[in-house]
Amino acid sequence: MSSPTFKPVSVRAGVNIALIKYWGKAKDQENLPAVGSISMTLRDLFTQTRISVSPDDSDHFELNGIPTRDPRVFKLLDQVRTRAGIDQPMQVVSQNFVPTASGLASSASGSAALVTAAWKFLTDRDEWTEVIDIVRKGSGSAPRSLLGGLVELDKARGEIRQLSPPEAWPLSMVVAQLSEGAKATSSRHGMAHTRATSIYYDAWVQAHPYDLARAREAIERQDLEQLGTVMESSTMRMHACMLGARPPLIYWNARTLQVIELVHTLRKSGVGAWYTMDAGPHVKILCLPDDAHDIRHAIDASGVSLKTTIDSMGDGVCVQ
Ligand code: 2P0
Repeated sequence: MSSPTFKPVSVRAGVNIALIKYWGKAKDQENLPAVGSISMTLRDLFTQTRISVSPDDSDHFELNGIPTRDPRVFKLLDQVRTRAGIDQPMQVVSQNFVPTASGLASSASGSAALVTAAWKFLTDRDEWTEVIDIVRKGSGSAPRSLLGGLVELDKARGEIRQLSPPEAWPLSMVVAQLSEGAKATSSRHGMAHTRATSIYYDAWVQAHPYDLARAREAIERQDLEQLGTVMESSTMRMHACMLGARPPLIYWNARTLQVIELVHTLRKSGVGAWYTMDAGPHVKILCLPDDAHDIRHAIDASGVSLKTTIDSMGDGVCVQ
């Protein structure tokens, strides 16, 4: 079954962190979001995926050195094979340079790297536009990892566009890791539960375009205070929406609030720092590169964070 014409392919995709959040899916669509979103692609947190010819007639998947039978991965490979019209089993070796399934967006970088690598491996084509819908089926936020810098994902057709390349307005993100291990509720389940039971869900969807517009305007003007303020608001509205579900969905832990309080204190002392949290307890702090070290130092001095790192804006998906 193996063919000497297939060359191994290695792809790197950066984690992306939403500034304006996606939470909730459109009804009866193929993982299209109910709301648009804007994110920042990171440089130092990423997934690296290598694909080569399988040694036998089936697919193989190894994640962080451990052979894994993840049906979601094999389904994505099937979809790429169907799109390419090529029936070639693959060997996939993937490394997450980010804690897996802990609310630090490894599924987005993972899906972007996997689908892009499989497409390149089978067809030798670099155009991920041809498989963006398959990337999205792996993770709704994954298309954002295809581009670098600040990226908008449109809700209607799932298209992406770069709002600002990394070099135009370099920003930093201080990542405070506040727990170990995987989250208890997957985003997919959490979104479905929120949509089905939260009394705030409709208000979340209706108010969302305003946050997107404010963020676009802030990016256009390179106004970090406006961007940070609307990011915090979008973050809190998303978590409020989850808290309005029955039973409530809480991704935070006690440390999360301690870091939020610390960010408030930093801001009062004149440091430009704004927080955001996703489907996990970790806090990501948006700031200018010049302030990042002071912010990390303050978090480390508080003793709250298990690990604190500084990241900057990264490029889009890269075939190596
Ligand atoms: C986001 N999150 O915009 C939001 C904010 C988490 C909180 O997208 O079900 O892995 O595959 O579409 O994309 C995380 O969820 O979920 C996410 P699916 P995904 O980044």
